[in-house]
Amino acid sequence: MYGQEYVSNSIAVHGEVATPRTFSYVELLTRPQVTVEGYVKLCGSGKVKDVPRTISGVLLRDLLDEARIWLDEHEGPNLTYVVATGKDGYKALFSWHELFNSPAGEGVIVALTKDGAPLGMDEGRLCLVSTRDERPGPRRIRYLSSVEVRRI
Ligand SMILES: Nc1nc2c(c(=O)[nH]1)N[C@H]1C(S)=C(S)[C@@H](COP(=O)(O)O)O[C@H]1N2
Ligand SMILES: [Mo]
Repeated sequence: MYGQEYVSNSIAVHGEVATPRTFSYVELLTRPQVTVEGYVKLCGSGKVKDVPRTISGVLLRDLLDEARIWLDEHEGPNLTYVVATGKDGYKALFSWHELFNSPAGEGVIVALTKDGAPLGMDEGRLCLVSTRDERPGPRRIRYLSSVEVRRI
């Protein structure tokens, strides 16, 4: 487990966006929240890593909408993806269609609370969770600090 130096107090949304923005932890707390019940942390191997939890937080979609992704007509969305990074350098990507054109996107949350309590320092305080993944462990980004929009 990592130390407190990795705890994240803000998320920078940047890259192929019209208005790059940093969202502080406090600002995220004031934004609309969604809640997911029965979230089970499964590692990529299939190993169960925790009991079911209720988690709540802000949809990643909402933050990206506010930063306004550059999208031209036709093929633009197909070529666009998002890279989420934790302060320890751990990364995962999401395609534009996954986030904005599939039910998966309704479950990609910047988690702020677990069972009603703020996330602990060991989870980075800010933690991205893709709750609708069959095995959500790998795309859970503890210490979330950067969300970069890129284009192939
Ligand atoms: N920042 C960061 N997040 C991470 C990882 C990591 O190494 N660094 N490992 C991932 C993997 S593979 C799994 S299965 C889960 C495990 O969650 P836990 O370590 O909080 O129990 O965290 C994920 N999130
Ligand atoms: Mo894992």
